[in-house]
Amino acid sequence: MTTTITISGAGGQIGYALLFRIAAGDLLGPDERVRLRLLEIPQGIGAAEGAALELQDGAFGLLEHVEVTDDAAVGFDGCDLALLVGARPRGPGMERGDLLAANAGIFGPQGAAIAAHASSDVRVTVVGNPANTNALIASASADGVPAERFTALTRLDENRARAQLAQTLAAPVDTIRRVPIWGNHSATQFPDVSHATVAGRPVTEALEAIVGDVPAWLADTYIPRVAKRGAEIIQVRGSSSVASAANAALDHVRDWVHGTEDWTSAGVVSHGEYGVPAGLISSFPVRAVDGEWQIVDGLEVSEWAQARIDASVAELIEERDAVRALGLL
Ligand code: NAX
Repeated sequence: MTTTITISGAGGQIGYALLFRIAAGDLLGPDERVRLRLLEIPQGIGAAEGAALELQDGAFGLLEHVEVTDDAAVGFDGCDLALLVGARPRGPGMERGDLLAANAGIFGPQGAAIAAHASSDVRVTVVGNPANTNALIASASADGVPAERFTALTRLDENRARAQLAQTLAAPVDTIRRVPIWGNHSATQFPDVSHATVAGRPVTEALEAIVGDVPAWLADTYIPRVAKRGAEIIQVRGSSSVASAANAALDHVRDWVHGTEDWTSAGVVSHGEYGVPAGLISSFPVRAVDGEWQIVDGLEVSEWAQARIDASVAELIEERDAVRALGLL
C-alpha cells in the first residue's frame, strides 16, 4: 500500500522536521510506502525543492515519490492525509481580524481544493495558526467532505501537559494518562488533570503530597506553564517550537489512522458536547476508533473546569464570528 501525504508549508521549519520522519516510517510504520506532496507558495518553493533533494539523499526505502508544487490542485491530488502547516503569521501592526482574514484566504481555497482533488477518505490535520479556526474555514469550504475529517492539532499542548506532570511527579511520562486539552490552541486552552492518572493512581492525589494546595498550583503554576510553553520556547530558543510540534503532528495523525489505547486530545468538530456549540472545532478528550475520532462522552466536569472550557470556547466563538463578519464563512 502507498499513502499520499500532502504537507502545506513544507519549505518551512515544521515541514522540514516532518518530512524526514515521515519518510523514515515514523508516521505509518515500516510497511507503508509514502508519496509526498510538498505544497508551498512561490517564495517557499526553493526551500521545499531543497528539502526534496535531501529526501532523495536520505535514500528512504519507503519513499516512493516526492512532488513540489505551488498549485493546490496538484498538491492535493489523490491526497489521503493532509498536514496543513503553512499559514500566515501575524505581522507587525496586524490586527486579529487581518490575521483571520489572511488565513481564511489560505484555508478556504485549500479546503475547496481538498474537496475537489483529494481521495474520498481524506483526513486533514491543521497545524498552522489559528489552527482551530483555520480548520473550520477549510472544512466549511470543502463541500461534500464530512466535517469530522478536519481536525486541529492540540496534541503538542497535551504532550506538554503530560511532560510537566511527569517532571513534577518525577514519574516516567508514559505512566501519565488522560490529560485532555479543551478548547482553543491558544493561551486560553484548558489542560485538565481531573481525570488524569499516574501509574493508575489519580494524579490529583499524587500531586497533593508534592505541591500541597493542588487547586492553587493548577491555577497559578501548571495551567499557565502549559498554556504559555510556546512563548517560553521562543524566549529560550529564539525561535518557535519546531521538532516538538512536528512530533505532536505525527502523534495525532498516527493515532487517527491506527487508533488509540486511551484518550488523547484533538481539535475536532463539536456536535454540542460539553456545551461547545455544534460546528465549532474545539479540542476535546478523544479516542480514535476505526479511523474516526470519537469525543469521550459523559465525563464528570466540575463547575470550575466547565468555566475554563467555556472561556476558551468563547474565544473560538469570537474567532468564528469575526470570520463570519468578514463574509468568509
Ligand atoms: P515557517 O514560517 O517556518 O513555515 C511556514 C511555511 O508555510 C513557509 O515556508 C511559507 O512559505 C509556507 N506557506 C505560507 N503560506 C502558505 C500557503 N498558502 N500555502 C502553502 N504554504 C504556505 O513556520 P513554522 O515554524 O513551520 O510554523 C508553521 C505554523 O505552525 C505557524 O502557523 C505556527 O504558528 C504553527 N504552529 C502550530 C502549533 C500547534 O500546536 N498547532 C505549534 C507550532 C507552531 O507554532
